[in-house]
Amino acid sequence: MKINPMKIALTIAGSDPSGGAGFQVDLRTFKAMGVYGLSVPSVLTAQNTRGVNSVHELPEDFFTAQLDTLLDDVRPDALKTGMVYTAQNMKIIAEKIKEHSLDNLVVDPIIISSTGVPLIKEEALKAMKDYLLPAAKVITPNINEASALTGMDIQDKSDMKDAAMRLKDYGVQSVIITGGHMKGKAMDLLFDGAEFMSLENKKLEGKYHGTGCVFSAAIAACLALDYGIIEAFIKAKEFTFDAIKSAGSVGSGMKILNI
Ligand code: PXL
Repeated sequence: MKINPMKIALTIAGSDPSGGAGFQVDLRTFKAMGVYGLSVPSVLTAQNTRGVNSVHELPEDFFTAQLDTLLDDVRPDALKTGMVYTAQNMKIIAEKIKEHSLDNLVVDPIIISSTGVPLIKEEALKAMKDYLLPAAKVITPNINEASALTGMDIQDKSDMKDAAMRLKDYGVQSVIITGGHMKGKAMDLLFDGAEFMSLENKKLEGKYHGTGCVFSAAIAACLALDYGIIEAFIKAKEFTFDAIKSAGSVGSGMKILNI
């Protein structure tokens, strides 16, 4: 029997023991999209579906050892970053991407949890702009993250376009701002440096955990599968919307996407 050539995606993200977000949901997303998943935890959290109770950093040399050991042996076709947390981790990731000439980096610039807990150290926001964003093929901030990165107050589509252009100036190739946190329709906007494209869905009411993780992991999976950015945007949006529509509860807090 012929062996199918396997496409591989790597997630470098925080651990969410509840599995609704973090590298755990990234791996399930990769699998659901037919891509083999690698995972390097960047930070650990103690959390359940009600929220994050504490964050535990990994020693820098161990974080580096995880990447060195893995990348010495396996070459991902695409990779994504989630909760990176420290400035040092951001710098290490950028260095490893250069060292191994990795392509197709998706940066989900995680800043704050859905329940308001900071998921990045204060000084690391600058490192995200200096190291991670310039290495990215796509970044996928939500409205709050795009506001924190640009200092803008984003209220409508025209503000989203302005913010996307500013974010592009950090050296990113494409920007997708997800608008699920805005009032009214759930509109996501892609800017590839030349053109804007928006996709709209009916807004699904309720509190969901991990939507940004799933969306960015789905984009990374699509890039691993050689889709272009527009196709990846359409497929990832559809995948995430379906998973939100059929979300369920595994605990007493937020709903988990059905993947
Ligand atoms: O949903 C953002 C997110 C990503 N990654 C980890 C998280 C969270 C939110 O709590 O804990 C590890």
